Amino acid sequence: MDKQKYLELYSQMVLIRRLEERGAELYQAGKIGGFMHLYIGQEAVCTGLIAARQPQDRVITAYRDHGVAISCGIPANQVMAELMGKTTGISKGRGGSMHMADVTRNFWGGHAIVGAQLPVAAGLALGDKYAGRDGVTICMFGEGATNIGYFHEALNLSKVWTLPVLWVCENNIYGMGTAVGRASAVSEIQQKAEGYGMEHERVDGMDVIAVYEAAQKAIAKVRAGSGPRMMEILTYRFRGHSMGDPERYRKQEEVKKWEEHDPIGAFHVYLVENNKATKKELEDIEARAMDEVQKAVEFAEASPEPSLDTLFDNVYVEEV
Ligand SMILES: Cc1ncc(C[n+]2csc(CCOP(=O)(O)OP(=O)(O)O)c2C)c(N)n1
Repeated sequence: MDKQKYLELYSQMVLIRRLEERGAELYQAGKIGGFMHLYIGQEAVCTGLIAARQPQDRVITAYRDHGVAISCGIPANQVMAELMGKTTGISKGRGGSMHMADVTRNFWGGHAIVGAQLPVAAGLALGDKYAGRDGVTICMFGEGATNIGYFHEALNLSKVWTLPVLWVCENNIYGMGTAVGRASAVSEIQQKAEGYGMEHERVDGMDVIAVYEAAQKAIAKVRAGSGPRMMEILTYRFRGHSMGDPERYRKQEEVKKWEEHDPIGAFHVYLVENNKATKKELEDIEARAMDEVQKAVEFAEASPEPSLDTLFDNVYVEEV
């Protein structure tokens, strides 16, 4: 990997982190409404994974989607404006935190119903296969979603039809307040791929390079026509499930332990120790991210809310 790529990955992770930290403040100040799920701690997953895709590869995920949106190339301005429900947001202020989407960048959205994006991903991949295109659909979901029927139906059909899908489970240990061991019959989620005759691997999601390299290999295999496969990426969310989570289900010592493996901090150490970047270069990246987030907030604040007479736009109900 060349130096430019390393710096790109680092910049992206820092931008996601700073944007969400600011988002949390704005939420508490009442400027962002609805549910908001932060990705803080998981940034290496979307950054490494999506850096490995080609433009024709589709990405689809759940509601924890701000980082994924940035990794798919959506500017911070439009992510922030969407969080604030403004017309300049990537979903025109109609979706909010959980429903960022931009099909022009092959980002097929954040989805709020647990597991609902999996059958959609199978459909996208079926479309590509049917039309003879060589895109791979990258479908991200939490480990909680693997206990839901959608997961099993989608994995099964994807194998039966040899669909070009990479199933990516982000195992952050908790589905809301339920630890994986209390809800899943197997502790290694990757084992579930075996029930559908699929190849699988487990990857350290706190290591952006490990994710990037594993994703490159996996996507190439799927593109070559080997059928669907699954990656289980081990990660951790440093914040609550969503804003306002009292976090009674885990101890703060556990969170602190994981924070010692912060993917951004670990990557910083790696880059400096291996002479891939200087501390000064990384400080400059940090300053640019802060600046970009500040400008995004100003852009969002200055943007209009959707006007009342557009309330029924995009609502597919016929008047009777
Ligand atoms: C069908 C459905 N059931 C329940 C919920 C409520 N719910 C929202 S998030 C969540 C936990 C999902 O956990 P996981 O898939 O591991 O994703 P994570 O939040 O950890 O990213 C639940 C049960 C929902 N949104 N949809």
